[in-house]
Amino acid sequence: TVVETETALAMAGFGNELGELKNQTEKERFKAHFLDRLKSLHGKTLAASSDWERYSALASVVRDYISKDWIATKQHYAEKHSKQVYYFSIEFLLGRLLGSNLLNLGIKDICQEVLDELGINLAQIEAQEEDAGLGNGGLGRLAACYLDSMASEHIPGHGCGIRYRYGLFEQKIVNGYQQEYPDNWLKNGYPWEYRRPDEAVEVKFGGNIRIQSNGKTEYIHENYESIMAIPYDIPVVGYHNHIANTLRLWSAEAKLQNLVCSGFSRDDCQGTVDYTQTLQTISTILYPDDSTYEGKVLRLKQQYFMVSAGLQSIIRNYKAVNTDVGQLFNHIAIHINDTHPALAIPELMRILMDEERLGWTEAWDITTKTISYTNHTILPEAMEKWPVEMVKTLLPRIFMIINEINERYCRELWGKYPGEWEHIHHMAVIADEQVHMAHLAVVGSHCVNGVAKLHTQILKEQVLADFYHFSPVKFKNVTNGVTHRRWLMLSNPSLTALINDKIGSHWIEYPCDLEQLMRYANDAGLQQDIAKIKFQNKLNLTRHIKEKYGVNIDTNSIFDVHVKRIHAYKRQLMNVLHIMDLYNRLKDSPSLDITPRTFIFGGKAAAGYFEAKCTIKLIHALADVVNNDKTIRDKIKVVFMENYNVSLAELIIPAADVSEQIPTASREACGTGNMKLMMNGAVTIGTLDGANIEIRDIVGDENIFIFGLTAREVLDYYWHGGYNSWDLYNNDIRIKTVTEQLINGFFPQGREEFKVLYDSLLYHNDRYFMLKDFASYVEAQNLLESRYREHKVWSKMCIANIAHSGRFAADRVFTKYAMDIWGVRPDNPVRCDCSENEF
Ligand code: GL9
Repeated sequence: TVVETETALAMAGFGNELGELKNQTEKERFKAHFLDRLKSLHGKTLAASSDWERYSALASVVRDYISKDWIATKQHYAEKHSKQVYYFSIEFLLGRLLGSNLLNLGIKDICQEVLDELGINLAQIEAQEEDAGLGNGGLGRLAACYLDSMASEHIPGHGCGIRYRYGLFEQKIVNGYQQEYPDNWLKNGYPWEYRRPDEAVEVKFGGNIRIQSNGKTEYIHENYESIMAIPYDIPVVGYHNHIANTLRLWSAEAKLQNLVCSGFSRDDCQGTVDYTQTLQTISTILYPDDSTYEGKVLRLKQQYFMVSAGLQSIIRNYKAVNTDVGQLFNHIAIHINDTHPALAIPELMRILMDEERLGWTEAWDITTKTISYTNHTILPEAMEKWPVEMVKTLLPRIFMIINEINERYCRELWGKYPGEWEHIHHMAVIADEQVHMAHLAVVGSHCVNGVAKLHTQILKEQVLADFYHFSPVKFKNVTNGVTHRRWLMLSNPSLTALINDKIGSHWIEYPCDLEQLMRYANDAGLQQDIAKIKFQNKLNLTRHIKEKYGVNIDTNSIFDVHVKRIHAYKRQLMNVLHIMDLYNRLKDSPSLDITPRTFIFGGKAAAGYFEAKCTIKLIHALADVVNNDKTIRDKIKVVFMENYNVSLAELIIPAADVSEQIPTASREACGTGNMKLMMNGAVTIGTLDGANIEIRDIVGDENIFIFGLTAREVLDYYWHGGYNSWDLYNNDIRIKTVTEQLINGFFPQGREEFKVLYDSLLYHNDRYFMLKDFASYVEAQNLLESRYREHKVWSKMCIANIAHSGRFAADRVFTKYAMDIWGVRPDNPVRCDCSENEF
């Protein structure tokens, strides 16, 4: 509103600076500022400026607004002595920030109007911003959603991570194959960050520990290599509340005194240059592995670098205002996002003991009361285990502490399970010459949570069952959530406007109020309006696809969307097999009456993950066959969207009719794409896994298509060594046909190309149960298609999905983390009372 904007402008100091502009409207002031900034930053008039310069000037004006709130927020927290939460994560997948900052600040409309008047298209300017892709997928995006929610929920919650020079690789598709290119996201500078060299800290690697005993034992770290960690702060803006929290990303730089050249010649300096470069590699790249663990020493360095820098700076700031480090847990909560930051446990111990001179018992009490841990996966290949030798060499003091944690823990276990060597070995932090990070994380924190009900149950009953029985109170479930500000308001403004029109805007603050839409589920007017908006969003995507790939797709076809990392357990291959079967049916009976469908895929494969890369090639090969076959008369089309990232997701998700969530049950801890798609009215076809189960529970069986084995069945099969996929091959002609087509020349590229996928299904016994679930998947797809034909029924399903998506808004999740885990009371706690059956 005008008043809000006036206040915001005044708070940002514009009122004083521009006294002469007093009589101008806030819009004119905004305009004047923007044009001034264009001049001062780029020395250009509007007419002469490029889109990028306009973006940069606009971002700079927005920064002014934010900085005022940022300063005030810091003061407010200091005065109130609020407990501060630090969310440690090796990934933050932020995407673009201009749109979301404008939205949260409440100045999006005014900015839009100003740019309209100047003849500038805001969307085009926003598109100038490079995505901050400092994450692989769900886990990193979750961290970004949570930052947005913490700020919006008045929670003093900050992020701590790494400022990777290169984010997740850029994916290019060449001849159907994925190629990886560096993501040089900082090439033009990044307007949202503030470099803070005066708050740098030193992080030490390698060397040895000299133990000195005179009265009290001292551990002196010698001969280490030292690196400077420079913080870059990014303000995180809350929604319409003048809160700005901080995301602090650390960058590695060589230490100044190590940079002295031994002489003046080129050779004399070469060593220094090499040295600098080696040290700085710590924050150069994000590891592109999704749900797999690679025991690379550089990754271990990154992990320690981040937690050591983060903790040192937290303790330094704490001590500036508090004298008693023994009270740390009353003022600070540290949350570790998966095990990647689990070295925070021994590092906090080190600081408390070696620097703050506390004894083990007190230090351990403080550490465990301060730290909490979220587990994000049960995939065995994702479990981090570092070789003892590597940890010992790289982090000698940290290793000593982990060793002591292990010994004390094993002794405690011995007290409870005397003589049960196997059992204790199974739970140890160090076993078989490896440090087991999940065990370290569980032992060193006061709370462990899974990310969906089923996932938490599997943790309790299987993966971490021994730990659960040892300390059951530690375990909690907090089902993930996504921010409805980015994933609905920002990415789907027309749907947002329609909802506001229908039920008012209360839901923006209380997302569960979206349930009020259910009152209109049968309202023909709303059904039509929803369908119109979906069509418009589909049209936007249709145009993008035409422009980018030259493929014509039918906007009236079903947009069936499968976007996420490419991984065997996520079963993009099973989706492909279904499309092949549908194609075969169409070839057999060309008059087959089906609703045209566009199958849309998107996602990156880890560079070294051969099978996943092969799946990308297969999708392209299938697209070649299907899209160019005139005889099927455009009834099906297959599109692969290159370089899937946050911004592309914002284009695709609002256009989806169908949300493919089809992992092998038990493998997907939660999933968050399922929530974003549901929020935009897509109907899920999915297995009973992760949050799909909770989506089913809340929308009801009639508003979702569920198929396939249950987690229990899958786990039973795993337990008994799997099943025999050849039986299905021999008994189901559809399965035989589609699997054979992978290698029989159906795809012109040669018989060897997809052999690895064929083998995985048959010779390696279909570890992800794609053939086992095939028949029920096809059945669910057929049912879905028939439902889609009944427009009213389908629209009602869309409405039901949107209406119930508030349950998965991250804000609600946060009340729970804050109150149940961190001991922080948000200013405005219970944000909604969506029905929820707790574990
Ligand atoms: C993941 C799980 O696989 C997802 O099911 C879950 O929704 C997210 C967030 O909790 O975490 N765990 C994990 O390692 N990844 C996930 O997406 N992978 C990456 O994003 C790297």
